[in-house]
This record gives sequence, C-alpha cells and structure tokens, in this order.
Amino acid sequence: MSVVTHAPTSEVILRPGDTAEFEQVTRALSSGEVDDPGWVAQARSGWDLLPLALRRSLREFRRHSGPRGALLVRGVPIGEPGVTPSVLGSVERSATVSAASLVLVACGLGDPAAFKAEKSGALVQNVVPVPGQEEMQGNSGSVLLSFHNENAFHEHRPDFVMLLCLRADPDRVAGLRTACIREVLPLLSTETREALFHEEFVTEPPPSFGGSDGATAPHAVLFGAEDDPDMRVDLAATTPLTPRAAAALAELGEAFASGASVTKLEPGDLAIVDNRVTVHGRTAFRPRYDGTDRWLQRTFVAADVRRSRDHRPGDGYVLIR
Ligand SMILES: O=C(O)CCC(=O)C(=O)O
Ligand SMILES: [Fe+2]
Repeated sequence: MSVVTHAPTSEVILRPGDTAEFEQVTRALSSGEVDDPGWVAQARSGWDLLPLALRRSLREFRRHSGPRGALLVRGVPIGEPGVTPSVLGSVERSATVSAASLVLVACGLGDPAAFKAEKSGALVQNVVPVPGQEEMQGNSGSVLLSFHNENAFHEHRPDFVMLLCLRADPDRVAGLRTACIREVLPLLSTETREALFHEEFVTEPPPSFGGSDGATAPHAVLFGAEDDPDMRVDLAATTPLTPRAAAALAELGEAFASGASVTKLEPGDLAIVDNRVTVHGRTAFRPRYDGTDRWLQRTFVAADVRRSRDHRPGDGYVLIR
C-alpha cells in the first residue's frame, strides 16, 4: 500500500547550531548586489549548505503546505539591522545577512521573482510603515490591511510570499493574519462554495500596475480541486459581478476573519505563505517614524519560474508586466 503523508507542521524552530550554520552560509553571500543574477546563482548553490532539518521542512512544505498553508521558521539569521527605513518603495539592493537568508530560502522553494512595477523590481523589499500612507491598503500603511492573495490580479502572482521580521513594532500589537482555504472551506455554505467556483469576479491591480485599466477578465475565486481548491481573491480589489457572487464574497470575508491565524512576528521569524491557497493581511498598529518601527523584508517565490518566461526579458527574475 502506498502511503502519502503531508506533515501538518506549521512551525519550525531552528536550534542554535542550525541558526549558526545558516548564518555562516549567509556570511559568504554578504557582499555583492542582490539583484545581480550572479549573486542569485551563488545563493542557489548556497542552498545545499543550509541545515538539513531546514531543507527537509521546506521540501515538505513545498510539496504540501499543510492545513494552514503557511510555515513559520524561527531563528533565521538577520544580522544587525540598522534603523528602520521610512520611505516609500524602500528596497534592499546590497547584500545583507537578512537579504541572503531570504534569497537562499527562495532558491530552495523555487526561484525568487519580482515585478518591475512594484518596489522597482527588487528581489528583497522592505515592508515598513511610511508617513502619510497610514490609510493605504498596501504594506506601507498601518490601518488594518485586509485579506488578500498577493498580486491576485496577476496571471503570474507569486506561489509563495516570504516575510522575514527584522524588528517588531514597539507596541508589539501588529499581527500577520493568514487564512487558508483548507481551513475556511468547511465554514462555507454550499451555495457560497458553488458561487465562488464561478467566473463572476474581477480583480484590479494596485495603482502602480495601472489601476482599474488593468482589471482582470472575469475569474473564479476558487478553482481546481473541489475538495482542495486554489484561491484568487483580494478583499480590497476583487469586485463581484452578480448578486450571488457578492453574497459569497461577503461570507468568505467573514470566514477568513473567524478562521484566521494571527502571528506577532519577532526578529528572526520568517513567515512563508502559500499564496495559492492562503490569503494574508495585517492588524492595525501605530507607527512612530523614529527608526524603531516594525520592519519586515519580503521576497516572492515562483515555484516554476519557466511559466512566466515571456514576462521576463533575458530569463531574469523581474516580470516586466
Ligand atoms: O505587514 C504585514 O504583516 C503583511 C504585509 C503584506 O501584506 C505584504 O507585504 O505583502
Ligand atoms: Fe501582501
């Protein structure tokens, strides 16, 4: 009899020895330019040197992301971060320990990827609150950030979204929220499930991608396997086209809220969200803009980068549309 096991692990705590081993690999990558394909190639070979326990967990997660569709890895090397940046579109171009940690993991889960229209196409992006952006439904804001699949409008949205915490908010109230369709599906009525499988929704890109001009063709929110579907939705950018779609979307939003896991990320915590089955968002917090604010770094992963080849000139890591 064949046995398929999908270990439901949702948290991996690296032992101090594993963190030290991981850190050594990042040190070898601590000079150079993150967006240089040569540096990424070095990170790809560095993957083989990462602690075995970590590689094993990530391999299992890549095969099946578990009932929560997210993995928290604790004890990831972040070096010694300076003051939290506070400008719009801030990115990490020069190699640092934290940037190396992100790209090393990305190279094991698939390949790193970025969008030219977003944060200038950098592979490692700073997620920080920005003065004047408080109300933004984007990662520069600090009001409640609603549930979304990352870049839900895009044909080649990331398969995994990685968020590495360099610094928690001083009040320790900001929480990353995730909700996985595997946990949410049983909470939905039959009518809602059915409606979500119909192509009766459109999703707009954020303004940086062209705003409403670039809205998708009608799409379904759930698709694929009826008992383990993929999900495509952004509660701030997806519009229902019919009354039944509107009712279903409202019920889905309520189910996200009641089925969500909330994680107050600590320095060295790496959250990996399976963007195919899990939405994420963030609770509200109060920024100070004094260099001590919450600071995450973000990298997207494409499980099969070949599929977006026509969007990536020169087979690079940046999708130009
Ligand atoms: O700040 C967070 O915890 C999540 C922000 C977010 O949605 C993102 O950066 O994609
Ligand atoms: Fe996001």
